[in-house]
Amino acid sequence: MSCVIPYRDAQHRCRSTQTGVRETHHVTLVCVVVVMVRISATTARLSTSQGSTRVQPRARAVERRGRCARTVRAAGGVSGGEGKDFMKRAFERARGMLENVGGRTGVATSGMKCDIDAPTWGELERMLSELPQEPVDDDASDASASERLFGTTSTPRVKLYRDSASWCPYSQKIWMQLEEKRIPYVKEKINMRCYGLKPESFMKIAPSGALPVIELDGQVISESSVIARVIEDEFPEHKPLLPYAPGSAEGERARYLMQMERALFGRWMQWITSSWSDGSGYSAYSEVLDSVDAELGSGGGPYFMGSDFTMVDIAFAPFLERMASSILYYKGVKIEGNGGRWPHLDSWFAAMANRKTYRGIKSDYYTTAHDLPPQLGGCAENGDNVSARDAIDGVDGVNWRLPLGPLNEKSLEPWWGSDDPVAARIEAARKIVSNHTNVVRFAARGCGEPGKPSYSAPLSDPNARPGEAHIPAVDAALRCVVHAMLQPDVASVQGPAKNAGMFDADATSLSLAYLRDRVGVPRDMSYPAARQFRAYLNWAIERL
Ligand SMILES: N[C@@H](CCC(=O)N[C@@H](CS)C(=O)NCC(=O)O)C(=O)O
Repeated sequence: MSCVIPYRDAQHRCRSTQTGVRETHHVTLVCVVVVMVRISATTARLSTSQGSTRVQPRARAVERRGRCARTVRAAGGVSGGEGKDFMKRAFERARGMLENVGGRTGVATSGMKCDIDAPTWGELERMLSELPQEPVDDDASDASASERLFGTTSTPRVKLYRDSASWCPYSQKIWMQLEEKRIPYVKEKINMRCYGLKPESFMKIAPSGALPVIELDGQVISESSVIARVIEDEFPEHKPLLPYAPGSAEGERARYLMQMERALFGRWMQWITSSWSDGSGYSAYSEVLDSVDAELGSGGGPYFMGSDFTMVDIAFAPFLERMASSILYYKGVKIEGNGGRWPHLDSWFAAMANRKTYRGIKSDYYTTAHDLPPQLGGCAENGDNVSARDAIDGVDGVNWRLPLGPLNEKSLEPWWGSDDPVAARIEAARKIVSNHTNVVRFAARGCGEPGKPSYSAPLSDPNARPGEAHIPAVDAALRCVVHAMLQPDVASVQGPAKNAGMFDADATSLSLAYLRDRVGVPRDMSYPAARQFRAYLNWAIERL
């Protein structure tokens, strides 16, 4: 007997689950074709060391992380002096590490066997269907939605082309603007170059390949600042996000703040991509951040234009979000929740997290820290970042491990709305169950073969092939993880049992780790759900 978690239902009864045959539901949700970049030693989590037959992904990651951090510093990461050359080498080294991983054809294993007892997908689906469903909230943006109609029935005038991995800050702006204004739109997701090939149909309408692009009544418009203006002009009946007369004091203030956003962006770029003059990089950046904080304070907050949410917030959001994660990850400085150092900024982050439009399109620290390097040509660590980096990567032995601590304003990543671990686990379980065939095959790439050609985002490997022989094992392991997430207490679940059974323990472990490291926020699920899922995957990995 095992008991489904009592989700807001103290009376929820226990249900029996049977273990057994894998079902073959072909659910056609978007595949978790995930790409995450893990330059430097982060990549090591996927690696099998040469000739090694037993894989302990986390221990090895820490070991390689230390090695790589030392190499980075030896190459000028802390004391610096080699600028872009250093970054290029760091990036190439990271790719080289992945190629080593990619060099394997099939997984050399120790032959260690495991047994995995789990309900079928059909049973998991039934458990989920018996839980109370949260009503669909039309105000909440959803990265997986292919259209947003906001209650309308006519064909939307707008088609938005945005990046498939939800990495592009410029696409994020337009996405948020459409959501805030509740303008109906359909969406087509296009790869960024570092992730894979762009479809010819897109290149025909947008030869530069740059995202975002919209079609408005069939007319193609590119360049996010132009798109944003056109949207404001063409949809006056929808909530105006810059409702100020040109030349008015408020209009001037909005313009000034937008310029300040670009100044902050410039200082951030300078600092985050530079491996030298770390101190001056920090002072130059924090000088503008101080001004941003002061402006937020003088405007009365919580938003840039006071109590009104406007295009100024939309201009700042994608980059402040990326700054918060990358500066902590690569420089060890917390700009979000830094004990009152930037108090008005904290209030802004908190207010933004309460917007349902933003919550559904906001990324987490892990995703951003790893999607930036291929976009920026590399990010440079300064040596002060090690503990934050390891915590964000979940190799500190705490952050991606059960039992997870509370998620609140004191967390490593503050401000994700309410902290409801049960709801988060249910969300993760639903995402996996509804797309399990694809997710299993995707995870099994971890014990399969790398793709050719590869792409510049080190972990993007759209042509990789799963280890077919191990798919039943990966399938069972994933069912076991989902089942565990649906229990009140993970201790009541028998995880994978080593030294027995029919499955290959190493191949299964590698596959779960491969998946764990590629859960992207918001593309695959929300941060609270991803946090739970990563930790439950680790719970299973630790038993293999
Ligand atoms: N100035 C452009 C910048 C757009 C841009 O840089 N887009 C990036 C993604 S964030 C892009 O499409 N790069 C090509 C690619 O990676 O495929 C805008 O604001 O729209």
